[in-house]
Amino acid sequence: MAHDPSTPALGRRRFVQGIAAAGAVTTLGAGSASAGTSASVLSGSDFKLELAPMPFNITGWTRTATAINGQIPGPTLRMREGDSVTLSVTNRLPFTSSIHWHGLRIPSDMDGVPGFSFSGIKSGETFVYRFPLKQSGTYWYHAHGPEEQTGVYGSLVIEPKGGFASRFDRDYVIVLSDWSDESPLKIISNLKFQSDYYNYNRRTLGTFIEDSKRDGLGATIQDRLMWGNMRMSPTDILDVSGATYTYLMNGQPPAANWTALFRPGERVRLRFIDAGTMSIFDIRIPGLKMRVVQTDGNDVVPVTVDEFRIGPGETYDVIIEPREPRAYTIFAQAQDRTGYARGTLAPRPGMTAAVPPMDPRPMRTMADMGMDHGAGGHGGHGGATPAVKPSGTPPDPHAGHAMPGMSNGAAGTAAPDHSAHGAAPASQGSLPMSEHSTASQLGAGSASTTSPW
Ligand SMILES: [Cu+2]
Repeated sequence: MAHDPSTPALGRRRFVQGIAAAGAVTTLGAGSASAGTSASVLSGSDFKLELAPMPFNITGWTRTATAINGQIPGPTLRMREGDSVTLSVTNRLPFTSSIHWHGLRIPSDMDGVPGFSFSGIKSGETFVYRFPLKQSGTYWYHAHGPEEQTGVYGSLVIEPKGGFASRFDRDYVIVLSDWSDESPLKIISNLKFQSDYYNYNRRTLGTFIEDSKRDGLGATIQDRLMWGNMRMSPTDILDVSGATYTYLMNGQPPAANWTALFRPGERVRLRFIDAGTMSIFDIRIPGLKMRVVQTDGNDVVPVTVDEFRIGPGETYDVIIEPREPRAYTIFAQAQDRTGYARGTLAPRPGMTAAVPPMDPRPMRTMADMGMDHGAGGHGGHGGATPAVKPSGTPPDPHAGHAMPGMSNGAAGTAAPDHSAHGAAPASQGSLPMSEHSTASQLGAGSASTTSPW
């Protein structure tokens, strides 16, 4: 019954892509989450979470995932600013694990990152976290080991004491993540063996000939030598790609079509959380503008956009106002365009809208690598696509023209607190790198590469 783990990733990926909607939905069994609105919600000030193995089948192959309360993602935890909360976490996984509360300003011994002032929760044990909530906003929680990738993550919403800064009628959490049938440790070892293991878009003799025709032979050789000297590749956008990942929206693959309901004319708040291990997403809802009202838990001066980019560990809250009684696709394509997560906003369950084709794959330039300081200063830091696109920009949404950045600082809010992740209050960059650092530290261009992990 067990699938041969040596089967090349590409083979499985083809299978995934070939699995039509019906197939994937059936595979999910009851698929209860997809039929309704959001993942299960726990609210109040006392929470019980249990980490345990769970069979999980996204691609047609059953794998053992690590779930919280039998769900992936774990339940949405809704709390109130000013409350003191108790979270009892029982570890039924066969190894030490823990939950880290991402972005919360809490005492270091409650932070849940093993190896600082906390040694983790041993198999079979329960740890009770207790802390006061001194902030509000959209956050998330996750394990701080490989089991995060296999399902130990969930959303956390703290309602503000003084009421919401923006008015809205409905409230949905949208957790984006990246599932692989390969184990996280296998992915790491593949990357150590070959850093572009999952990059099926490498340049070839064919592209060399094309580039030579366009740019001339000398320039093309020069270009290849520069990349070669850096041991890097311009097609190196994300280290792990859709070759092994299936991108999930609230735990559902694209074909399962997670759906959120609305009535025309309502204001709907969508709390996007990038709980992916490695994946940066570009998010849009064709036919709707999105008003960004909060990032990483901090209210911002609202900015209306057609699209925004989210990196691992980040959260963006947007408000949309769908007026027509039709379906809209929530489209979250991976930055390297090797796959996407997808869901639907609709007045009734079962409706769908067109799923747009993915945009062309970006290519990095020497400026992106910081090698071309003469041209445009820090323009390269944004990668190939601007982080936030104000609405009303020209039709080519990926032209890479300069955008007003939407950093937390520019929006006039306090920078997120970095002490949340470790024991000591540390200045940025001096912390040991966690899994979240990888992609954004490469300058991959998320809107707030300064965000905490
Ligand atoms: Cu985190």
